[in-house]
Amino acid sequence: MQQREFIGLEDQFGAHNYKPLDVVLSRGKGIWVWDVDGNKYLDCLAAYSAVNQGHCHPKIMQAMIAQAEKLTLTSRAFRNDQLGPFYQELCELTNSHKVLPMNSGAEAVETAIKTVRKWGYTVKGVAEGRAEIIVCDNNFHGRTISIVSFSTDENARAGFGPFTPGFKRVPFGNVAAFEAAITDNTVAFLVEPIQGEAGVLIPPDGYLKQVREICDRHNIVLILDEIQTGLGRTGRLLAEEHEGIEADLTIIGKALSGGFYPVSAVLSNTEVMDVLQPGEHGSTFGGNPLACAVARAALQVLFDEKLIENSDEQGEYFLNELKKISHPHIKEVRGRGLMLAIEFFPEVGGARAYCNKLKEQGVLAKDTHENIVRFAPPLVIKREEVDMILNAIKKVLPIF
Ligand code: IF1
Repeated sequence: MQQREFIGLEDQFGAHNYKPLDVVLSRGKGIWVWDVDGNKYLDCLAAYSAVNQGHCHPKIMQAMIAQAEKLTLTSRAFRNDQLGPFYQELCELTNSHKVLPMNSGAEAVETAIKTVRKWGYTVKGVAEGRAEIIVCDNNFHGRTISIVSFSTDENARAGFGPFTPGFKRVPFGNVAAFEAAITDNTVAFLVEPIQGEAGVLIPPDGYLKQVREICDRHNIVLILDEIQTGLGRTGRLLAEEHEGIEADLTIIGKALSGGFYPVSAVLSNTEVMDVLQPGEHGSTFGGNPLACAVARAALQVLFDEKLIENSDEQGEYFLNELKKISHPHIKEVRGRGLMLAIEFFPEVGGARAYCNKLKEQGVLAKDTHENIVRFAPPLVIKREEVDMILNAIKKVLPIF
């Protein structure tokens, strides 16, 4: 079939909840993907940081095949031989005490919300039904009704009410606004260390450190959503390390899957998670042996192949080279590790056009919020491949 036939099938039979670039991919390896016509592209999205280890990583694939031939799903009504080792390895790597495994990122975010509300009522002493969670403007934490209830993106919430109460929004990066929003009913602060969907927004240095101190002082649970920033994306295992702090609850997902199989988790390094009793929360697939085997291999690859260090090294080079590109269309370039973005001036006519031009240069990237293009390649990328992206960017910038 031709690309247009694949596109036609998607348009005819699929819900139109996405507007993807018109490229029909059929194969992936490392940082590379190929379309059905055999054209090769450098993947600068990595499935929104869910393919940090590179497409179809052989070791993760082997782990998945081996487990798939033995035992895939038991439900949590019984135990399995992958869950305990997965818990232990994850806790040791992240200095956590407990893990609650789920499947999608949004499910893990919902799990954290339920947990801190229950902690508020049973430990902190907040009146039943009065718990407040502070979140940030321009947040992205998933697409369930409760999560979009506190979104500031009209596209994400219009038409989906009525919404879940109990959330307060404050400007991202503003310590005073955060502290001013705290009441006796505040149980938690849920925040991304770097706002991904908002366009790779990096808070001022020291922001998370000050937030950590305020949470300690007010007995508030600090929840860091590291679903996108975690697992090497910013040049550290967790982005919180850049500020030398530890969240009380840390949410991970995406690259925990190695790009093979949905798995997410809520990590707790305090007694917060202990409020959940048997039967109070769960999921059919959460913690299944196949997910655990894949996640164990996905984590191992990050360390065996020094992908976190490579993210730091190649990301620093990428950002420094981007900063050397001076062009009247570019408003700002920013990034940490291999989580980068170019923000164009609004009047230059939308970042989508740049993504289409980059596609013609063999680079797949994604626009966000009209005038921002994100660059987040798999963490296996080499220096000369970063140069290929930089050359493509220079080629698509109009010559004045
Ligand atoms: C889509 C965005 C990125 C996330 C953070 C939780 C979740 C995500 C920080 C929920 C998921 C995905 C969702 C996906 C596109 C992508 C995305 F554009 F939507 F916002 F990455 F920026 N926290 N982000 O980034 O995890 O339930 O999806 O597993 O909805 O199209 P999920």
